[in-house]
Amino acid sequence: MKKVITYGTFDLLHKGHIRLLKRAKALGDHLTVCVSTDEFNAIKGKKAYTSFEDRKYILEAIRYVDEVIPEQGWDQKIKDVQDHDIDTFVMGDDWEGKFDFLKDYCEVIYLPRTEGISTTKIKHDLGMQVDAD
Ligand code: C2G
Repeated sequence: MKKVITYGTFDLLHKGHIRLLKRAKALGDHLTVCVSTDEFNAIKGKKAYTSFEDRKYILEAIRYVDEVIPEQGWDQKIKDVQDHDIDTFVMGDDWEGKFDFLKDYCEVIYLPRTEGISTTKIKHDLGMQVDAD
């Protein structure tokens, strides 16, 4: 079984997130999504509208997602890859190159982002408080 992993906040879930998850799952047989906790989002300088528990609940309902685990820090990826027997690490290409250190442990793939949509854009268009990107 080929196992894939990806990471993110996945707040205010939109088509860009779903397209990423769909393409990530298509690279293997099992997709683990590591979703940022509210505490880690604070470290990332993000404040998610939806709580970790609710973002986890939503992700677990997506047909492409097989498992959801918490992302609590920047430095857990190598252990996650080893502990979950991951073959492929996938991220959107806004992260291009940032996780190449994982190439010693698994395949690393950056997929093109979906243009024209982002959680920040949704918040801005709705006149909500926008995080510093
Ligand atoms: N994404 C995308 N297209 C968009 C928006 C997002 O493909 N229009 C992808 C991002 O590239 C990322 C995933 O969807 O791979 C989740 O995006 P975010 O929730 O914004 O994740 P981020 O805050 O970038 O957290 O350790 C890594 C971090 O947790 C990533």
